[in-house]
Amino acid sequence: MDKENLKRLKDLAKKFRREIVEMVYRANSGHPGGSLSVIDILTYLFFYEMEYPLENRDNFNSDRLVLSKGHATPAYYACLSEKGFFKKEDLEKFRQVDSFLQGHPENEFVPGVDITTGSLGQGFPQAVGMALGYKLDKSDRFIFAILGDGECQEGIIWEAAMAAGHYKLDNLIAFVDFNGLQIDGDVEKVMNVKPLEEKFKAFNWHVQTIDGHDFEDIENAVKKAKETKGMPSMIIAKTIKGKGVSFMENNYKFHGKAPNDEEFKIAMKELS
Ligand SMILES: Cc1ncc(C[n+]2csc(CCOP(=O)(O)OP(=O)(O)O)c2C)c(N)n1
Ligand SMILES: [Mg+2]
Repeated sequence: MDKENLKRLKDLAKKFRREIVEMVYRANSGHPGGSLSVIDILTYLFFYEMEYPLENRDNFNSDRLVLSKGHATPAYYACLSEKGFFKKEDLEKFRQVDSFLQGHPENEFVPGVDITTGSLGQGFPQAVGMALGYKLDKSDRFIFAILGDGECQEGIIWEAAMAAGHYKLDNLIAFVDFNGLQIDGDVEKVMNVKPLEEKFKAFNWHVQTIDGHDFEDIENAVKKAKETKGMPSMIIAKTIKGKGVSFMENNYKFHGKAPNDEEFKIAMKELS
């Protein structure tokens, strides 16, 4: 990508990081860690890669995104509001009673959300189903799915992976946001999912490993994924949980916790 686009994406991601921390702080609840780790991937997909129209999202001419790690709504809502699906002011209603912007994304209530997620493991098989549907309909658009590394402990992930390999779903491009942490600490200690590369390869996937905070790395990987025929693509994106806020980085305690007043000030300063 050219320098202008690289700068545009970097600036957007920085603004989204501030919005993520603001949303969680204001609501005094939510998931900052996994939102900050995935925001560069989402920024790239929404603002460089995907054909993602505001209207007629039910037809087969649009790319689709399945945020299987549905708890990363602060990142998701920051992108969707920027796209124009709803107003920036609506972000102030994040996790409020009666608000449409709940802690997990509901497709019935949130414009731009293609599928409800939040129960870990459930989004990915739906992405596989969508990709199969797009194939049957001969659509040339793509389905993107985003999984957490802890989420890969769910059994249904592997059933879905097997189906996608079997049906040769080369219109499915998935990412694992590999930040090494889940709710209780190290994924490796809670229940090791490594080696993910070999596992997905064994399920007939094309697999790449990249730096999930490097836009050019992401671009190259998506390009290669799109060129790969006859198999789905998995991109293992090495990321840092809490990326951009020093005391949240690699700190599982900020998986699902809001910063206090003092921490909020520090975070805003670091993200300015
Ligand atoms: C089926 C299910 N079990 C438990 C939870 C609670 N939960 C939400 S996030 C999370 C940890 C997920 O870890 P990971 O997939 O690595 O996410 P990330 O690090 O990207 O935030 C858990 C256990 C859930 N949402 N769904
Ligand atoms: Mg994780």
